[in-house]
Amino acid sequence: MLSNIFLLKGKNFHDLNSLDIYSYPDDILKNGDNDFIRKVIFGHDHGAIVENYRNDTMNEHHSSNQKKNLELNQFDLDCPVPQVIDGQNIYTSCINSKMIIGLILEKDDNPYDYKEIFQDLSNEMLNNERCCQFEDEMEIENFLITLFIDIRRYGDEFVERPAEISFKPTGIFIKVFLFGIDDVGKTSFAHRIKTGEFIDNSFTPTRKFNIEYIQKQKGYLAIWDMPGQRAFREKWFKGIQDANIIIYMIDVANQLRFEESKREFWNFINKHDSSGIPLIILGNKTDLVKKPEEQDSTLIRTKQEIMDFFELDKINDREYFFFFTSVKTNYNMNEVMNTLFNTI
Ligand SMILES: Nc1nc2c(ncn2[C@@H]2O[C@H](COP(=O)(O)OP(=O)(O)OP(=O)(O)O)[C@@H](O)[C@H]2O)c(=O)[nH]1
Ligand SMILES: [Mg+2]
Repeated sequence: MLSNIFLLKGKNFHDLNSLDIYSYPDDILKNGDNDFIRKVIFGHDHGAIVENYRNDTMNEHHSSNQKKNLELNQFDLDCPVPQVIDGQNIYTSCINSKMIIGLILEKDDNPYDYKEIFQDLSNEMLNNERCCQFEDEMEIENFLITLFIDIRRYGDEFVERPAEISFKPTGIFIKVFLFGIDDVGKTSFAHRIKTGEFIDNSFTPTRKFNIEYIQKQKGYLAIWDMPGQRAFREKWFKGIQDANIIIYMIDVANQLRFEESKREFWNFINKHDSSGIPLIILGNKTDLVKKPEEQDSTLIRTKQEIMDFFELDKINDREYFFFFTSVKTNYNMNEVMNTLFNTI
């Protein structure tokens, strides 16, 4: 589990007095131990940062990659380096050769378990959301806190999670590939099928593959619930391998994002050959559009409109179905499950 996060920032990594040191939640310099920082910097890449700094100042020279990144105002993150310093399990990465960001993990942790999430999240926060330019202390502290919470949550959910298959699956085995843009309700859907429950206003965007194993009467499901945020959509291409059925989810209450959803859907279908694999399209969150008792009669009209908008009639290489659902009120959830089992 992640126990601390820190950031070292300065013009000269040689001169510890000119270095700004931030950490969360504990102060890593609580014992005034500069030696620890020195070892972190040297251990990180055995002096290469210092060399870079010298080149920069002496020749006013930047590598073409750095130059490009400076022009784009982009941050460049090195591959993280694991090291053990004074018995502590440290994982550090360098940003633009100017800052070092580090994780302090518990002794038994394997840093490589954190590699992808460390890189993905840092990258997303630095280059997609543009949440931090490292200009003032508050901004840096917020950055560290957010990164700490997200990585910690990931550790709790995935790294520490025990293997779930404690019983023998019975019936047919079905791999369900569930995808769609962010915030449409995919994780809520998988959770509802697994537990029967709905958690309102949960805000935990999926970062990695969330795989739920569920034994139903008719068979055993592995639902591969994909992350929907833009930074993670490349993962869809890995997640679909060996899928028996595909579910694409749309948020019908957020029609401002229909265009984006349509583009992502067709981009994926055209790029990856999944022909023949049945497809279920879910227009979710109907409860936000109409009251539950009005759902059936009023949504029939919009169903065709939505299918037209998404040009679903162009799907000619497989069986496909469209359902309105509300994971929140459980609307049509049984019908979706029946269709899923009957189609296989
Ligand atoms: N009103 C309503 N809210 C829903 C419904 N389904 C999900 N939500 C809410 O929508 C938000 C996003 O749900 P998630 O299940 O996390 O969405 P996701 O598609 O997994 O998002 P990513 O993991 O980022 O791709 C949460 O606050 C849910 O509580 C629904 O049917 N009705
Ligand atoms: Mg999710």
